[in-house]
Amino acid sequence: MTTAPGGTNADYSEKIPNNVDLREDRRLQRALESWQPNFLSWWQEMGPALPTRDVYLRTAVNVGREGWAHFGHVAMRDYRWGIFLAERDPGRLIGFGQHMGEPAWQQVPGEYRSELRRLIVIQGDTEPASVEQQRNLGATAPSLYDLRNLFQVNVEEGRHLWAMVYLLHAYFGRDGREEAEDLLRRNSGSADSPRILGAFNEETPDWLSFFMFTYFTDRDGKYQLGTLKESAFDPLSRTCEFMLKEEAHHMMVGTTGVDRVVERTAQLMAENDTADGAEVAARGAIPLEMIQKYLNFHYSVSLDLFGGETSTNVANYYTAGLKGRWLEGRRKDDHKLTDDGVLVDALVDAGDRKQSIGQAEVSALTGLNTDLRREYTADCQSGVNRWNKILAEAGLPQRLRLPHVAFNRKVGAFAGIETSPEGELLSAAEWAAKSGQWLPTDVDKTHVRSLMQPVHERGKIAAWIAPPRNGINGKPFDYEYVHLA
Ligand code: BYC
Repeated sequence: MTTAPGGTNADYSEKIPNNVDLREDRRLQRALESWQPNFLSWWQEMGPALPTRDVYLRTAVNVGREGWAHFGHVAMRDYRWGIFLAERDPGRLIGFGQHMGEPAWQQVPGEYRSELRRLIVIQGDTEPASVEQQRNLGATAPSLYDLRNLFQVNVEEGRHLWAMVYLLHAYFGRDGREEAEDLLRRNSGSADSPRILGAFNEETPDWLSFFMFTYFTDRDGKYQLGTLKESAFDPLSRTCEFMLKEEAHHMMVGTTGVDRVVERTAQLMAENDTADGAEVAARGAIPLEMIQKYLNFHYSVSLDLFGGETSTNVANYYTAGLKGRWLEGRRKDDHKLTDDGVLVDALVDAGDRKQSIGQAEVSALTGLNTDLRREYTADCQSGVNRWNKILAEAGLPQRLRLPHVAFNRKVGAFAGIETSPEGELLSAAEWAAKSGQWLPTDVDKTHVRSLMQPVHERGKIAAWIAPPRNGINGKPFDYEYVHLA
């Protein structure tokens, strides 16, 4: 396939498939081609560990509206990781901040170079981190359908790394190339060179964690990419726009994954007329209390990914035009926010040298991490509502809920305190005594892991999870999504 006018089609005759006319820039092409073997050795060493012959994967072939993906069985090592930017709008204007109304930038302005590089590096760092975290999950997949989805997520996170590496190589010269090397040097959970953000150094040791991760942590990705899509730096905006299309599938994996775990548990509870977690566990499913603890953990570590409740970094990013708000174009204000205030969650003085959780008014600009976090929380609530509907339909009175914003936080206003999931302040001793009721304990993790027996037979599924309602790309559930080696 060759590059179409307008540059929407991917050119697969190239060593690095792309829609950015890479062959026109030999220096850049050579630089990326010299990074490519390092990427492939990283994939070999840190990517999916389960040996497979081939996997039914989608590959991006076009960024346009008229369909963009090709589906087929491919050997993962031959997957064509490429560079795709959404179509360029030549008339695009900056939509917020002090440069509002000026043409979007096609090059990096000198004064914003280091901030832009930092944002791109942080974004880029999360992508390979998640592949590393999920490396061993293939060995315990509950079905071939789930195994295929895991690998799809993995190859696309690999492609998202390519997306950020392209920006670093194309626009940041030598230091960009060094940062690109470092993205392969840092590793999730490594003592010497960990990944940058906390959640990406946590383990994803089982499939409940994987579904919670793809629901809660990938959803942070959706919101962060949504703000970078607004960026005045047009190549960043266009690359994030296309990444968001791929991200939708990752959300689906998380949402329906948790649906199916809840459904199976609810089914067992209803059939056996029991609310006893021990009995549910003995019958080979995951008790609701454990699902709630995993939810509490993944939601709270994902809240940390939004940074502090107040942040001068985010105020500067916004004013400079580097990072906008979620759905910036739909906000009904001046898109500069210099005179506005906002209430953010905060620890406030409650007299008698005591503190309580309340709200504090800050400038709207420094409150922008809170603005994004609130959009995210509302979105997360929709998943919880969905899971509660499954419980209600099974005739059960139990409900899942999101913990309080201050619960289990390590970043921001609540980093130094402990609270219950309801947001009640606790002493260190109270927390130590009670946290096992709210976060997964070793006993919970051992139970969940004990259920993780692989089901690699076509059309079969593990007993702790319900089958999906639909297969992939119109294929049935019992399709041969993966051929193991
Ligand atoms: N862990 O001013 P503050 C995804 C640091 S996920 C460790 O409050 P800011 C994906 C911070 O760097 C999306 N450190 O924060 C999902 C700063 O350090 P310096 C990834 C943290 O800058 C699943 C200091 O604390 N993309 O795509 O306003 C699978 C003060 O911070 C953390 C992005 O995040 C933390 N959690 O906001 C695959 C977008 N939080 O400067 C992929 C790019 C803060 O004092 N990143 N710190 O040394 C950003 O927009 C912002 O940098 C952050 C932080 C939202 C991360």
